Amino acid sequence: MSNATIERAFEDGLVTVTLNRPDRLNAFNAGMHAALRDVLEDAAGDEAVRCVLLTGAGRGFCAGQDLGDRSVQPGEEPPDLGASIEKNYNPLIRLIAGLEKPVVCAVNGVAAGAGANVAFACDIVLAARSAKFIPSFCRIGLIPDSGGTWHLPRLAGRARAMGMALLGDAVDAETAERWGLIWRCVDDAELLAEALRLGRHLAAQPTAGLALIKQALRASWSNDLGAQLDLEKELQRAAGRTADYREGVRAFLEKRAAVFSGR
Ligand code: T3D
Repeated sequence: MSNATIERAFEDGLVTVTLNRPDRLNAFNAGMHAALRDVLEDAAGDEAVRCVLLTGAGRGFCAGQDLGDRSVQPGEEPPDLGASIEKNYNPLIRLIAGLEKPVVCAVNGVAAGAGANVAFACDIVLAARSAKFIPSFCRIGLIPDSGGTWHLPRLAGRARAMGMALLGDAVDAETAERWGLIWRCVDDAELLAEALRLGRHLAAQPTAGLALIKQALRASWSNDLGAQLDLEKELQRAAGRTADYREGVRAFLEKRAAVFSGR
Protein backbone atom coordinates (compact mmCIF):
# COMPACT_ATOMS: atom_id res chain seq x y z
CA MET A 1 0.00 0.00 0.00
CA SER A 2 1.20 3.54 -0.61
CA ASN A 3 -0.38 6.93 -0.13
CA ALA A 4 0.86 10.49 -0.05
CA THR A 5 2.22 10.55 3.48
CA ILE A 6 2.94 6.96 4.52
CA GLU A 7 4.50 4.20 2.45
CA ARG A 8 4.10 0.56 3.38
CA ALA A 9 6.05 -2.42 2.03
CA PHE A 10 5.67 -6.03 3.17
CA GLU A 11 8.02 -8.97 2.68
CA ASP A 12 8.82 -12.12 4.68
CA GLY A 13 6.91 -11.10 7.81
CA LEU A 14 8.48 -7.63 7.95
CA VAL A 15 6.40 -4.54 7.26
CA THR A 16 8.45 -1.44 6.46
CA VAL A 17 6.65 1.83 7.16
CA THR A 18 8.14 5.03 5.76
CA LEU A 19 7.10 8.52 6.86
CA ASN A 20 6.83 10.31 3.56
CA ARG A 21 6.70 14.11 3.71
CA PRO A 22 10.37 14.70 2.92
CA ASP A 23 9.95 18.39 1.98
CA ARG A 24 8.81 18.98 5.61
CA LEU A 25 11.35 16.56 7.10
CA ASN A 26 8.38 14.17 7.57
CA ALA A 27 6.68 16.47 10.12
CA PHE A 28 3.32 15.16 11.30
CA ASN A 29 0.09 16.56 9.91
CA ALA A 30 -3.35 15.09 10.58
CA GLY A 31 -3.28 12.99 7.40
CA MET A 32 0.09 11.41 8.19
CA HIS A 33 -1.05 10.63 11.75
CA ALA A 34 -4.20 8.89 10.48
CA ALA A 35 -2.33 6.92 7.81
CA LEU A 36 0.38 5.82 10.27
CA ARG A 37 -2.24 4.72 12.79
CA ASP A 38 -4.04 2.69 10.10
CA VAL A 39 -0.86 0.93 9.06
CA LEU A 40 0.14 0.13 12.65
CA GLU A 41 -3.35 -1.09 13.56
CA ASP A 42 -3.30 -3.36 10.49
CA ALA A 43 0.12 -4.66 11.54
CA ALA A 44 -1.19 -5.36 15.05
CA GLY A 45 -4.09 -7.42 13.71
CA ASP A 46 -2.27 -9.24 10.90
CA GLU A 47 -0.65 -12.53 11.96
CA ALA A 48 1.52 -12.47 8.86
CA VAL A 49 3.26 -9.32 10.14
CA ARG A 50 5.90 -10.36 12.67
CA CYS A 51 8.04 -7.22 12.86
CA VAL A 52 7.61 -3.53 12.01
CA LEU A 53 10.38 -1.28 10.70
CA LEU A 54 9.76 2.48 10.90
CA THR A 55 11.90 4.96 8.96
CA GLY A 56 11.69 8.27 7.11
CA ALA A 57 11.99 9.34 3.46
CA GLY A 58 14.60 11.88 2.41
CA ARG A 59 17.21 13.51 4.62
CA GLY A 60 15.20 13.57 7.88
CA PHE A 61 13.45 11.02 10.06
CA CYS A 62 10.72 13.27 11.49
CA ALA A 63 10.61 16.91 12.62
CA GLY A 64 7.65 16.45 15.00
CA GLN A 65 4.45 18.40 14.61
CA ASP A 66 4.03 20.35 11.36
CA LEU A 67 4.25 23.88 12.73
CA GLY A 68 2.68 25.20 9.54
CA ASP A 69 -0.61 23.96 11.04
CA ARG A 70 -0.04 25.83 14.29
CA SER A 71 0.34 29.48 13.44
CA VAL A 72 -2.07 31.70 15.37
CA GLN A 73 -3.02 35.19 14.22
CA PRO A 74 -3.50 37.95 16.82
CA GLY A 75 -7.01 37.67 18.29
CA GLU A 76 -7.43 34.03 17.24
CA GLU A 77 -7.99 31.22 19.75
CA PRO A 78 -4.83 29.10 20.16
CA PRO A 79 -5.19 25.45 19.06
CA ASP A 80 -6.04 22.98 21.83
CA LEU A 81 -2.79 21.02 21.97
CA GLY A 82 -4.25 18.68 24.60
CA ALA A 83 -6.85 17.60 22.06
CA SER A 84 -4.15 17.06 19.45
CA ILE A 85 -2.13 14.91 21.86
CA GLU A 86 -5.21 12.90 22.83
CA LYS A 87 -6.29 12.33 19.24
CA ASN A 88 -2.95 11.73 17.56
CA TYR A 89 0.26 11.51 19.57
CA ASN A 90 -0.86 9.43 22.57
CA PRO A 91 -2.62 6.76 20.46
CA LEU A 92 0.52 6.50 18.30
CA ILE A 93 2.84 5.95 21.27
CA ARG A 94 0.38 3.49 22.85
CA LEU A 95 0.20 1.59 19.57
CA ILE A 96 3.99 1.30 19.26
CA ALA A 97 4.55 0.38 22.91
CA GLY A 98 1.66 -2.09 23.00
CA LEU A 99 2.28 -3.76 19.63
CA GLU A 100 2.77 -7.50 20.23
CA LYS A 101 5.66 -7.62 17.77
CA PRO A 102 9.01 -5.84 17.77
CA VAL A 103 9.20 -2.33 16.33
CA VAL A 104 12.59 -1.40 14.85
CA CYS A 105 13.22 2.27 14.11
CA ALA A 106 15.81 3.34 11.55
CA VAL A 107 16.52 7.01 12.22
CA ASN A 108 17.85 8.14 8.86
CA GLY A 109 18.37 11.82 9.71
CA VAL A 110 17.22 14.53 12.10
CA ALA A 111 14.56 13.50 14.64
CA ALA A 112 13.11 16.56 16.38
CA GLY A 113 10.30 17.14 18.88
CA ALA A 114 7.74 14.35 18.75
CA GLY A 115 9.83 12.79 15.96
CA ALA A 116 12.60 11.99 18.46
CA ASN A 117 10.14 10.72 21.04
CA VAL A 118 8.43 8.42 18.55
CA ALA A 119 11.86 6.88 17.89
CA PHE A 120 12.54 6.50 21.64
CA ALA A 121 9.21 4.66 22.01
CA CYS A 122 10.30 1.96 19.52
CA ASP A 123 11.88 -1.27 20.72
CA ILE A 124 15.18 -1.24 18.86
CA VAL A 125 16.50 2.03 17.48
CA LEU A 126 19.27 2.19 14.90
CA ALA A 127 20.47 5.61 13.79
CA ALA A 128 22.60 6.82 10.91
CA ARG A 129 25.85 8.30 12.22
CA SER A 130 24.83 11.73 10.83
CA ALA A 131 21.41 11.67 12.53
CA LYS A 132 20.59 13.98 15.41
CA PHE A 133 17.98 13.87 18.15
CA ILE A 134 16.62 17.32 19.03
CA PRO A 135 14.20 17.68 21.94
CA SER A 136 13.16 21.00 20.47
CA PHE A 137 9.93 21.48 22.46
CA CYS A 138 11.48 23.92 24.96
CA ARG A 139 12.58 26.18 22.07
CA ILE A 140 8.92 26.93 21.31
CA GLY A 141 7.57 26.91 24.86
CA LEU A 142 6.25 23.32 24.92
CA ILE A 143 6.96 20.25 27.02
CA PRO A 144 8.29 16.97 25.60
CA ASP A 145 5.18 14.98 24.69
CA SER A 146 4.74 11.63 22.92
CA GLY A 147 6.10 9.81 25.97
CA GLY A 148 9.29 11.90 26.08
CA THR A 149 9.04 12.76 29.77
CA TRP A 150 8.59 9.03 30.47
CA HIS A 151 11.16 7.48 28.14
CA LEU A 152 13.97 10.06 28.41
CA PRO A 153 14.70 9.69 32.15
CA ARG A 154 14.32 5.91 31.94
CA LEU A 155 16.67 5.59 28.98
CA ALA A 156 19.24 8.28 29.71
CA GLY A 157 18.87 9.02 33.44
CA ARG A 158 17.61 12.14 35.20
CA ALA A 159 20.58 14.44 34.59
CA ARG A 160 20.70 13.86 30.83
CA ALA A 161 16.91 13.88 30.49
CA MET A 162 16.70 17.20 32.31
CA GLY A 163 19.56 18.73 30.32
CA MET A 164 18.06 17.56 27.02
CA ALA A 165 14.53 18.72 27.85
CA LEU A 166 15.49 22.13 29.28
CA LEU A 167 18.21 23.03 26.77
CA GLY A 168 16.85 21.45 23.58
CA ASP A 169 20.36 20.90 22.17
CA ALA A 170 20.94 18.37 19.42
CA VAL A 171 22.30 15.01 20.60
CA ASP A 172 24.26 13.27 17.84
CA ALA A 173 23.77 9.58 17.11
CA GLU A 174 27.07 8.45 18.65
CA THR A 175 26.23 10.28 21.88
CA ALA A 176 22.70 8.85 21.81
CA GLU A 177 24.20 5.36 21.60
CA ARG A 178 26.66 6.10 24.43
CA TRP A 179 23.86 7.47 26.64
CA GLY A 180 21.65 4.41 26.06
CA LEU A 181 18.99 6.34 24.15
CA ILE A 182 19.33 4.02 21.15
CA TRP A 183 20.57 0.50 20.40
CA ARG A 184 23.30 1.35 17.88
CA CYS A 185 24.50 3.96 15.45
CA VAL A 186 25.82 2.78 12.08
CA ASP A 187 27.40 4.43 9.05
CA ASP A 188 24.81 6.26 6.96
CA ALA A 189 25.30 4.02 3.94
CA GLU A 190 24.67 0.91 6.04
CA LEU A 191 21.56 2.05 7.91
CA LEU A 192 18.83 0.61 5.72
CA ALA A 193 20.60 -2.69 5.04
CA GLU A 194 21.33 -3.14 8.74
CA ALA A 195 17.76 -2.24 9.74
CA LEU A 196 16.35 -4.68 7.16
CA ARG A 197 18.73 -7.41 8.34
CA LEU A 198 17.59 -6.88 11.94
CA GLY A 199 13.91 -6.65 10.94
CA ARG A 200 14.03 -9.86 8.87
CA HIS A 201 15.84 -11.67 11.68
CA LEU A 202 13.20 -10.59 14.23
CA ALA A 203 10.37 -11.51 11.85
CA ALA A 204 11.64 -15.11 11.80
CA GLN A 205 11.88 -15.44 15.59
CA PRO A 206 9.25 -16.71 18.10
CA THR A 207 6.91 -13.70 17.76
CA ALA A 208 4.64 -14.61 20.68
CA GLY A 209 7.69 -15.01 22.93
CA LEU A 210 9.14 -11.67 21.78
CA ALA A 211 5.81 -10.00 22.61
CA LEU A 212 6.01 -11.40 26.14
CA ILE A 213 9.62 -10.16 26.50
CA LYS A 214 8.52 -6.70 25.39
CA GLN A 215 5.63 -6.78 27.87
CA ALA A 216 7.90 -7.88 30.74
CA LEU A 217 10.59 -5.26 30.14
CA ARG A 218 8.06 -2.45 29.80
CA ALA A 219 6.28 -3.52 33.00
CA SER A 220 9.60 -3.58 34.88
CA TRP A 221 9.81 0.22 34.70
CA SER A 222 6.91 0.55 37.13
CA ASN A 223 6.94 -2.80 39.03
CA ASP A 224 8.85 -3.57 42.21
CA LEU A 225 10.94 -6.78 42.23
CA GLY A 226 8.20 -8.86 43.82
CA ALA A 227 5.61 -7.83 41.27
CA GLN A 228 8.09 -8.37 38.45
CA LEU A 229 8.93 -11.90 39.65
CA ASP A 230 5.21 -12.70 39.72
CA LEU A 231 4.82 -11.29 36.22
CA GLU A 232 7.80 -13.31 34.95
CA LYS A 233 6.17 -16.47 36.31
CA GLU A 234 2.91 -15.73 34.47
CA LEU A 235 4.57 -14.74 31.22
CA GLN A 236 6.90 -17.74 31.29
CA ARG A 237 3.87 -19.97 31.80
CA ALA A 238 2.34 -18.44 28.66
CA ALA A 239 5.64 -18.69 26.75
CA GLY A 240 5.95 -22.35 27.70
CA ARG A 241 2.63 -23.07 26.04
CA THR A 242 3.58 -21.66 22.63
CA ALA A 243 4.25 -23.82 19.59
CA ASP A 244 7.52 -21.94 19.09
CA TYR A 245 8.83 -22.99 22.51
CA ARG A 246 8.13 -26.63 21.61
CA GLU A 247 9.83 -26.15 18.24
CA GLY A 248 12.83 -24.40 19.84
CA VAL A 249 13.45 -27.25 22.28
CA ARG A 250 12.88 -29.92 19.62
CA ALA A 251 15.25 -28.19 17.18
CA PHE A 252 17.93 -27.90 19.88
CA LEU A 253 17.70 -31.59 20.73
CA GLU A 254 17.68 -32.60 17.07
CA LYS A 255 20.69 -30.32 16.41
CA ARG A 256 18.99 -28.41 13.59
CA ALA A 257 17.88 -24.81 13.00
CA ALA A 258 14.45 -24.02 14.47
CA VAL A 259 11.61 -22.97 12.16
CA PHE A 260 9.36 -20.65 14.15
CA SER A 261 5.74 -20.03 13.19
CA GLY A 262 5.31 -16.99 15.44
CA ARG A 263 2.63 -18.75 17.52
O1 T3D B 1 0.98 20.83 18.15
C1 T3D B 1 0.65 19.81 18.72
O2 T3D B 1 -0.23 19.05 18.26
C2 T3D B 1 1.35 19.44 19.98
C3 T3D B 1 2.43 18.46 19.71
C4 T3D B 1 3.68 18.87 19.42
C5 T3D B 1 4.73 17.91 19.08
C6 T3D B 1 5.98 18.54 18.52
O3 T3D B 1 6.66 17.84 17.82
S1 T3D B 1 6.37 20.17 18.87
C7 T3D B 1 7.94 20.36 18.07
C8 T3D B 1 7.78 20.68 16.59
N1 T3D B 1 9.02 20.57 15.86
C9 T3D B 1 10.01 21.48 15.93
O4 T3D B 1 9.97 22.42 16.69
C10 T3D B 1 11.17 21.29 14.99
C11 T3D B 1 11.14 22.35 13.90
N2 T3D B 1 12.19 22.13 12.96
C12 T3D B 1 13.47 22.48 13.18
O5 T3D B 1 13.84 22.96 14.23
C13 T3D B 1 14.45 22.26 12.06
O6 T3D B 1 13.74 22.15 10.85
C14 T3D B 1 15.29 20.98 12.24
C15 T3D B 1 16.30 21.20 13.40
C16 T3D B 1 14.44 19.76 12.53
C17 T3D B 1 16.10 20.70 10.94
O7 T3D B 1 16.81 21.84 10.58
P1 T3D B 1 17.46 21.94 9.13
O8 T3D B 1 18.23 23.21 9.08
O9 T3D B 1 18.19 20.68 8.84
O10 T3D B 1 16.24 21.97 8.09
P2 T3D B 1 15.22 23.18 7.82
O11 T3D B 1 15.74 24.01 6.70
O12 T3D B 1 14.88 23.85 9.09
O13 T3D B 1 13.92 22.35 7.36
C18 T3D B 1 13.76 21.90 6.01
C19 T3D B 1 12.35 22.22 5.59
O14 T3D B 1 11.46 21.50 6.45
C20 T3D B 1 12.02 23.70 5.78
O15 T3D B 1 11.10 24.06 4.78
P3 T3D B 1 11.58 24.98 3.52
O16 T3D B 1 12.20 26.21 4.08
O17 T3D B 1 12.54 24.11 2.78
O18 T3D B 1 10.29 25.23 2.78
C21 T3D B 1 11.35 23.73 7.12
O19 T3D B 1 10.47 24.82 7.28
C22 T3D B 1 10.57 22.42 7.07
N3 T3D B 1 10.29 21.95 8.44
C23 T3D B 1 11.14 21.42 9.31
N4 T3D B 1 10.52 21.11 10.43
C24 T3D B 1 9.23 21.45 10.28
C25 T3D B 1 9.07 22.00 9.01
N5 T3D B 1 7.89 22.45 8.56
C26 T3D B 1 6.84 22.38 9.40
N6 T3D B 1 6.92 21.86 10.65
C27 T3D B 1 8.09 21.38 11.12
N7 T3D B 1 8.15 20.85 12.36
